[in-house]
Amino acid sequence: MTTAIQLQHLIDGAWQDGTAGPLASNNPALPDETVAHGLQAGEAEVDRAMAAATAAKRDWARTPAHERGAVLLRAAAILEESASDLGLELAREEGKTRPEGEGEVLRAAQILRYYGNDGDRAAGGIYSSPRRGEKILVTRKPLGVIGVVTPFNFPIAIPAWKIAPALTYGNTVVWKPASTVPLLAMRLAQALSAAGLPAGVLNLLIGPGSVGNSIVEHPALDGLTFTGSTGVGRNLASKAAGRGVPVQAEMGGKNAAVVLADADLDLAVEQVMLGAFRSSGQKCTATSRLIVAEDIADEFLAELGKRAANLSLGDPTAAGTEMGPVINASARKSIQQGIDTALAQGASLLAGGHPYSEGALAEGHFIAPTVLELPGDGTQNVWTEELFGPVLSVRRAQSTQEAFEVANDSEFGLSAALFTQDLTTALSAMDEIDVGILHINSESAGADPHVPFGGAKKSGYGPKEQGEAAREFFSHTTTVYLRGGKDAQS
Ligand code: UN1
Repeated sequence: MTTAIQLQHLIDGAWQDGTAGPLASNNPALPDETVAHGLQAGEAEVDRAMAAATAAKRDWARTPAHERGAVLLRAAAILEESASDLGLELAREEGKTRPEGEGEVLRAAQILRYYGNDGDRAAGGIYSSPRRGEKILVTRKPLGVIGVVTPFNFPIAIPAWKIAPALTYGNTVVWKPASTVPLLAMRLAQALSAAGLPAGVLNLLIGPGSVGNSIVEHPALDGLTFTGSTGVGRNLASKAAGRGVPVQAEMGGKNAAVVLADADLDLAVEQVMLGAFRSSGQKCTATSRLIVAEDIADEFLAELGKRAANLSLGDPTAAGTEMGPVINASARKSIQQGIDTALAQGASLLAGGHPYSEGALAEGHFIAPTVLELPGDGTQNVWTEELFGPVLSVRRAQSTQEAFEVANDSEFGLSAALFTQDLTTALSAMDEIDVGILHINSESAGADPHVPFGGAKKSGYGPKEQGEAAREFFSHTTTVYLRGGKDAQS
């Protein structure tokens, strides 16, 4: 057994122990194994971190963007060098497979590189003026102290895609990661510290949800970025918005894959498998609803059920494992209850569904990859509520129009995948399917740092993330009416 790693918080440039209760992260595949442990941050740490971020904000805002970006580029290199080790730690702490863990670390590095280089891109604009002797300039300034609250499912990539733009556009940060994945949070903060980030610019506080609440309620907060569950997100967003603090919150998804009769069915089945079961379905962009054209439904579902049943589950750090556990015992319980409720509501099982009662899969927090076909018009909870696990519900559609309507039958609108080879259908989907991210002939998950990420409808609140959208959120504009000071006519 590997020794557990000691967790510390980063406040004002110093690594230090917490002063509140004990905290540990466990390996979800082997719950008796502690991955990292330490003491939680409490109210005193929140106050000190907010004070440090406030004290650092003027200097950091005045540091040339190129220098700020250079810190991110050095941190990216550190992550790249240690991607194999960190990927293993990520797999042990979060439960996704080791290749996915390593891929996530490299993705965090890619995000740091993208925003690191953004320091050398345009920082505003110049407009002509309707008056003589005047130009109108639009310059950008940071918001100030940003509260960053991040989920367990991408322990390093989601923090990177919030923290990197916050820092590169000149803000300081107080960050509260999910308490189930503190080690990877510490690793990202260590990389940024080692890269030369000045004291107070990034503060890391590890602790329960109450720490996130205290950050959001703190009077020094100038902006909040959140990714996580709809309930927590709405609560934090309303607290921040109620005090006039700008908020960006990325929350639920109930993402559909639509497979039409003319699709390449081999490609579609492979992509639906990835969308539904990679990371054990624990992505806000995961495919949790499948809509299949009636003409090909029997054939497609038979193949999908077979593949799901044959997925290789086990220790995510072992070679060949295709799916690991879910994050903890309570997630496993609520996902299993969601499956049981669906079965009680008339769903039929095409794969999985039954809890493991013995062996390593019963000891770890494993859920069988589950495919459920639903009768009727989708009133079952499993069709409407996000389970955040490896559970795919299926309905059949008689026409393309009906398939699009069923895809839109959700309060959420984060992402969707459409499988067709017909260009006209693909073009009409762009207008008809109401989502923030539409994949045509690829799985519903995935994101790139240079394009907007976020949902339609109730999936998010406030501006989107990434690319230009991140610059919009993490900085505000000052419109400058500039004249020379001498009479323009002379
Ligand atoms: C991805 O689809 O690769 O919490 C990223 C989530 C999303 C990120 C998804 N915010 O799952």
